[in-house]
Amino acid sequence: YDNGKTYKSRRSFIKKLYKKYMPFSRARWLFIIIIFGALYFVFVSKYIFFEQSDFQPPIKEVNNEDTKFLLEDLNTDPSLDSPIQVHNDQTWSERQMEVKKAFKHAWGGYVRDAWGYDEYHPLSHSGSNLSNTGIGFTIVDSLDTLLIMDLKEEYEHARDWVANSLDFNVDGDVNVFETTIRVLGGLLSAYHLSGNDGLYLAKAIDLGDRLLGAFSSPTGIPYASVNLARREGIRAHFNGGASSTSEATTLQLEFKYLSHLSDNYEYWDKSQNIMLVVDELKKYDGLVPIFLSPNDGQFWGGKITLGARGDSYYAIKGVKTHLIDRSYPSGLLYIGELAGFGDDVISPKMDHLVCFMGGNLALGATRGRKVHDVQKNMSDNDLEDLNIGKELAKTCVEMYFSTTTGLAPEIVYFSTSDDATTDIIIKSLDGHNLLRPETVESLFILWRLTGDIQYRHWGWEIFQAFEKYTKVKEGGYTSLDDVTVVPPRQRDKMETFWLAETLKYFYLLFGPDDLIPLDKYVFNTEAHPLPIFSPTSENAQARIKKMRY
Ligand code: DMJ
Repeated sequence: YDNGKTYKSRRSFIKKLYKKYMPFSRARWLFIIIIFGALYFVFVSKYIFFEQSDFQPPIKEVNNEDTKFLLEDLNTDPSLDSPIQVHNDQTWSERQMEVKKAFKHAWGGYVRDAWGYDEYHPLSHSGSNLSNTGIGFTIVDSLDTLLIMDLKEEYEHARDWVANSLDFNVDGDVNVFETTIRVLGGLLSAYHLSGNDGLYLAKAIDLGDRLLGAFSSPTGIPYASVNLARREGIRAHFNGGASSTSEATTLQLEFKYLSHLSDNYEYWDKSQNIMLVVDELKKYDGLVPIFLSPNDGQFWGGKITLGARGDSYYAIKGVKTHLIDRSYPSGLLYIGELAGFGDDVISPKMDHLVCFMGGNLALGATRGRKVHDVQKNMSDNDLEDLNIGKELAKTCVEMYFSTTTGLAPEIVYFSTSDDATTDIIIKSLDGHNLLRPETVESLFILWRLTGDIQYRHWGWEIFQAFEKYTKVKEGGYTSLDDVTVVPPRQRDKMETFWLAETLKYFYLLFGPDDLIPLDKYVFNTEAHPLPIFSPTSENAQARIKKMRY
C-alpha cells in the first residue's frame, strides 16, 4: 500500500530509476519472470514429474575402473577372519545381563504408563495409538525378545494381553508395511519361539487376511495403508498415491512363512506378485527410485537412496558401482544417494538406516556361515561384499564415536574435499537419535560371522552411551533431539524397535553363538527371527519353480 504523503519524494526517485533502467513494461517483466520461473521449476523437478514410461534415463556404462579405485583399499586383514577367538565369557555374559536389565527398565515403564497402547511416551508417562485403538505395536513387537531373554513373567503378561485384548477389527488406517513387519512378523516369530503356540498363528491368519485388502490395486502392488476392519487398501495421500518401494517389496518373509504355516497360498501369490511386477521394470544397474505406484505398477519419482523408503529393498549390484564413495581426510567408506534416476553424482548423505547394509552384505557373502568355514570357497565378489560390509560397519561406528554423546545422529554428510579436517558433518536438523538398531544389527551379524571381538567392544561402547543419555530414570528410554549437545534434549518417545530390535541385537551380540544361529534363522527387517524352512508341500514347490529373482 502506497501512502502518497509519506513516500512522495521517494516515489518520484524510484520512478526516475524505473524509466532509465527498465525499458520493458510491467506486463513484459511479469511475463519474463513467469517464463524463468517455469523453466526453473521444470529443471529442478524433472525427476519428480516425469512419468517413468516417458522418461528414459541414460543408462551409463558401468565403469569397473572407478569401482576398483574405491574398493581397492578395502581392509582385507586376514586376522579379522580368524576362527572364533577365546574371550572372557564371564565379562560378556555380565554385559548381556546389563542389556536384559535395560530391557526390563524399558518394559517396566511401558507396563506402568501405557499398557496396551501402540507407542510409549516415557517423559509424559503416557501412551498413544497409531490408529483408533491399539493393535499391539509395542506388545507384539516385543514378544520374541521376551522369549529370547527368558523373561517369563513379563512374557505371560504379554501373552495374556494378546489372548484377551488384541483385536484387529479396527476401523482406521494403519500402515501396511509397519503392521506386517512389526505385528505380523512379531506374531509369527512368537509362534515359532514359543514352540508353536496356536494363539499366535490364529492371530497371524486373522491379521494376514485383513492385510490382503491392501493388495486390491489394479496392479496388485499394495497400497500404503489399509483399513483392517473394512479390509480396504488406502492409497498414500501424497506422491501421487505411490507406495514406498522398500515398504511394498519387504513383505515377502512374513507372507510366505504364513502360507507355509497355514497352507493358504493366497498370501504367497499376492506377495510374490509384487516382485514379479518389480522384476519387469527398467532399473538403473539394479538401482530403483523410492516410490512405486499401485495404479500403474511403475516407479514414481527418481531419488535413489538406501535410507528412508529405499532401505530394505536392496540388492548390492548397483550400490557398489554407483553409490559407494570415501570421505576425506580418513577415507571412510559410505553409501551415498543419487538425486535422480540415471544420475551419477553421489550426494555424500547417509541415513543411519543405511547401516543395516554392513551386516546384510556379510550375510549375503557367507550365506550366514562363519567366514572361517567358507572363506576358501568364497568368490572374489563375495569377499569384496564382506569387506565392504566390514568397512561400512566401521563408518557407522564412527558416526557414534564422533559425537559428544557417543550416539549417532539420524543423518550424516561426509566431507568430499581433500582439505577437510573432519570426515563427518552433522547438519542442525539431523542430529536426532530415535534409538535405531541398524548399527548394532550389523555389529551382531559381523561378530557372529567373523568372530572378531572388536565388534563386541564397539557394541558395548554404544550400549553404554544409550544407557547414559537415553535412559529415563523412572522407567523407559527416550529418543533425543540432538546428539551433539551434552546433555542432549530428550524427545518423549520410545520407539517400539528399541524393544524389538536394538536391545535384542545387543543381547545377541553379547550372548552365546547358539542363541538364534544365523544359518538356521532369518531376521525380518524388524529383527523378528523366523526359521529357515524348506517348503515341502506341492503348492510351495510349484511356486518356487516360478520365482525369477
Ligand atoms: C525398523 O522399523 C525396521 O528396521 C525398518 O525396516 C526400518 N527401520 C526401523 C528401525 O530403524
